[in-house]
Amino acid sequence: MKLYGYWRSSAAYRVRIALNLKQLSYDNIPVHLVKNGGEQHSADYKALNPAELVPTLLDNDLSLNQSLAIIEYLEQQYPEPSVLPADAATKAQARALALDIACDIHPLNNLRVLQYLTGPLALSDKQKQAWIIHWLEVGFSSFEQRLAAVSGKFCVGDTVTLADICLVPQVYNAKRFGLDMSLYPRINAIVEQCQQLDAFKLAAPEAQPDAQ
Ligand SMILES: N[C@@H](CCC(=O)N[C@@H](CS)C(=O)NCC(=O)O)C(=O)O
Repeated sequence: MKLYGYWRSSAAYRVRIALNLKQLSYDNIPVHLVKNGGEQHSADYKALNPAELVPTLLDNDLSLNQSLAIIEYLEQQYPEPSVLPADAATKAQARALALDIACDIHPLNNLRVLQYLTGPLALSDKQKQAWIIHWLEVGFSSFEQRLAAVSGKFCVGDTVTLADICLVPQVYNAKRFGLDMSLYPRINAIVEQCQQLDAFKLAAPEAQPDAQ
C-alpha cells in the first residue's frame, strides 16, 4: 500500500494510526501542502485525487480518498484489531464522535479555508485566528460533554476506536493553533492514554520522514 500524505495533515495522521494499529506496512509518499504553492495542486497529484487534498491510499488498483472511508476499508480487509465496536449502538457512538471531528470541526480550519479567509476575503491574521479558535471551542466543548456519557479509558469505553483515531490528530492541530486545552479534561486524559500506544507514537507528525 502507498499512502500519500503530509506529516502535519490530521486526516493523513488518522490513516497512519489505523495502519499502525493493524500493523500494516505501507510506503509513505509525502505531498508537501505548502512548498511551491502546495504539491496537492500539482497536475500529477490532481490526477490521483481531483479534490487536491491528502490523504490518498493506493492498494494495488484501488485509489481511495477520505480518511474515514480508507479506515473503514482497512477495517474490512484487516479486521483485527478492530477499530469499530461490534455492537450496533456502540459502533454508531464511535462513528458519531469520529464524524463530529471529521465533518464538523476539521473542515472549518483546513488550510484552503484559512487561505480563502486571508486571501479573497481579505481577513487579517488576527481575524483568521479568532475564526480558528471559535470553531475549535464550539467543537471541543460539545465533544467534551458527549464523552461524559460514553467514555472510559478511551472515547467509547476502554478500547481504541475510530473516535480516538480522529481525536488525537485534532488535538495536535488545536494545540498548534493555540487552543487553551485546560477546559477539556476528558479529552486530555484520553489523548494521554492513546499516546502511550506505539501505533499512535509512530504515527505522530514529528515521527514522519517528511517532518521539518
Ligand atoms: N475529509 C477529508 C479531509 C482531507 C483534508 O482536508 N486534507 C487536508 C490536510 S488535513 C489537505 O489536504 N489540505 C490541503 C489544502 O487545504 O489545500 C479526509 O478526511 O480525508
